[in-house]
Amino acid sequence: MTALIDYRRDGRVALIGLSRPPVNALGQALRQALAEAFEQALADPQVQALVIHGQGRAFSAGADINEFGTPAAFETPGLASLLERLAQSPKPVIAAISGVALGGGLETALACGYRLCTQGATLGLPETRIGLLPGAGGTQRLPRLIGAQAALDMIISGEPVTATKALELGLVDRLVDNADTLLEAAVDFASALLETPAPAQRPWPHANPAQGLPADFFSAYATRHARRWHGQLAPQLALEAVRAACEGSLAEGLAKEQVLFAQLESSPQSAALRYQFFAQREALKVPGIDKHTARRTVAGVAVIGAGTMGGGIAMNFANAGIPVTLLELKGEALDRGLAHVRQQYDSAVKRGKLSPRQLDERMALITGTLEYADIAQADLVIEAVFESLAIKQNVFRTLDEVCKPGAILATNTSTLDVDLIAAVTRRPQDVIGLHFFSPANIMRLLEVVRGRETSAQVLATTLDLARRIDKIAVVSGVCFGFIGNRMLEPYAREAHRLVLEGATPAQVDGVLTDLGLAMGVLSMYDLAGIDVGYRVRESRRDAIAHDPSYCKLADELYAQGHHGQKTGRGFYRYNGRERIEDYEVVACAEVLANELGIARRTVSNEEIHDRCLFMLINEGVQLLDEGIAQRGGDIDLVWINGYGFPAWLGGPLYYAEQLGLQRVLAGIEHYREQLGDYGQMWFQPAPLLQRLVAGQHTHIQRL
Ligand code: 3H9
Repeated sequence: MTALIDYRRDGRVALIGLSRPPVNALGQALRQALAEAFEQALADPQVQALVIHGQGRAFSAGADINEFGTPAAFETPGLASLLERLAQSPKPVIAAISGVALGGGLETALACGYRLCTQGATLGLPETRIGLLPGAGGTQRLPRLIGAQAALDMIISGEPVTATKALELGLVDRLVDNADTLLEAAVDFASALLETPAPAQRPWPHANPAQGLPADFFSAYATRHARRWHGQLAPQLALEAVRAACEGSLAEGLAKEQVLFAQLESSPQSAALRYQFFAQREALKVPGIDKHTARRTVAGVAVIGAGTMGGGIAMNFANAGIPVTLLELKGEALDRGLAHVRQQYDSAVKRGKLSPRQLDERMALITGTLEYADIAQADLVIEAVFESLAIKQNVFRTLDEVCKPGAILATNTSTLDVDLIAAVTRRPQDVIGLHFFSPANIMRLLEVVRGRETSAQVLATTLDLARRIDKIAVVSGVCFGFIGNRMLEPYAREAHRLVLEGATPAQVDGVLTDLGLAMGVLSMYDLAGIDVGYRVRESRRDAIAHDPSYCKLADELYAQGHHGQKTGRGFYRYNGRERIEDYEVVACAEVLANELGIARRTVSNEEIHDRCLFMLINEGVQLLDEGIAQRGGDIDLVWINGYGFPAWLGGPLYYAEQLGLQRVLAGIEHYREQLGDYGQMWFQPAPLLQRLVAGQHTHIQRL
């Protein structure tokens, strides 16, 4: 037997251990080895029952994602046919699950006649998250086991369930305390089955999975989710596959699933999402840091500033069970901040996302204070005060005085120079940028800004911490706006300028949301606050003063007190959250264009797309060239998780590769000529983009 399987016999029971670290991904070689082990057990007259288990930290994380898009994905034995063979076993097969059983891993367990799992196990079908559907029987066997509705929820959300929930759903037959006793329990379970004797496969508890559901169940489900699924293929085809489970035989359903799976496997959307999966893991590989780099202990955190941002940041730590002290200067502001945090938790309780007990536990982890002395022992302090260099430097001078040696001092600045903040302390090696995105308790992106002197230890510690608080961390170097906001600048600049040239805000935003962005950029400015954008421009007037049209309309809105959603008016009017086009804004744009000598014209959607997107891409390529971002994948992660760029397009740089780098460069050069002085001013192709195109490279990489 190959080393990929640990095969043993315990009396009448064959123990088949998947043994492919780190997560027993079911690549071709492991599938082959499993098939051989299975046949060996069937052929052995002494074996009367089989137990399949995973060695190491997983039962199995499913199919090997690396194989998709290559012939290896379907090389024999294909997972679907292997599991079909398993499901036909004349001897009972028991899945003994510890760690994770995900995707094809859970499908393997579903093909077995019986399932046990440890208390700490998680089980799920996350395939739609990488643009696929469960393609090894999951869409057919799960509904027959737990009913169509529960199965559909699991498959569409991709959310794994706990062992307790799995038992409740009927997904597993029994829970076992821990991995140490799992195999013993599985062998006992098998022996009991043989005594009964029990059948190798039991009849499906939900032979008719849609029984009891309304006739329009599937169409109503699709309608309910239409907005969320906008543009995405996987959830729609997954729904179709589950519907097939309700309308025909198992064999017919399995055949249908195969066809739908193949369609998704070869789709550009899945390729983009798989790229994202690996980019997220790559992002944690940072030069100068590895598993040997010493980490500091972070057992207590302090946050300076109890505004919306500070409160949101504090919640992340409380959610992860880490005590956090929230510091404000004035009692009223502190009370308001703490009340806001409680309100957020209250609303989570109302939505059933949190129990009242959890609310109490989390609030108990958050302590308010007005005294810097109370944060002296914090292991990590995160400053989240007003976005002004002078104010932040003052905070850091104080932190340098009061914080214990070895404390990590972080700034949540979104644009400012982290090195200038670090420079006011006597410990710049302990200073780092931790740029949370608003709302900080919800958005998963965390830009980790490595200052010139930030130590490897501090960086490694914060990356580990990001994982503890469930953030997607991306490391950026120091520059104005880091990766995200620096790229936002030219992208938003074009959106603003296009309105002066003749597009309406709704047209600009519509082009972006049609592409799949969660929100148009002008709506985003209304949400973030027109005043916030104004203040950022104020801090860098020297860099933009040469363009008199630069965000001129937004400056005017600011002057009129139209600060966006919070004042009911900005680029749009608001009725609550409802956005309404504002013809006064269009009239204002006309007046400004006239004053600035900009000829108004009909702007095509294609021009909006190309100018906004190509400038966004161009800046990303430039960041890569400057070494601010380490790789294209990091940039794509930032834009998907921080700015609502559609994941199924892979991120701006991946999207550029799909469009063709030549096309992007040609577009930039075109507008450089066509837009006269304005074009000359801003449409400067990134030298790396020029080099890539000149070298006929199709992928974005540093040269
Ligand atoms: C599927 O099953 C399709 C079937 O329905 C039909 C087939 C016909 N493949 O995340 P980590 C690697 S689709 C290949 O850092 P954690 C990962 O890249 C699959 N590699 O650890 C990393 O490598 P490296 C459905 C995989 O503890 C290393 O393992 N399944 C796979 O934070 C450690 O991973 C999924 O979508 C894989 N399937 O989290 C599950 N999984 O060290 C995807 C992991 O070189 N996986 N790797 O960077 C996960 O969700 C998490 O990795 C897991 C572990 C929770 C398992």
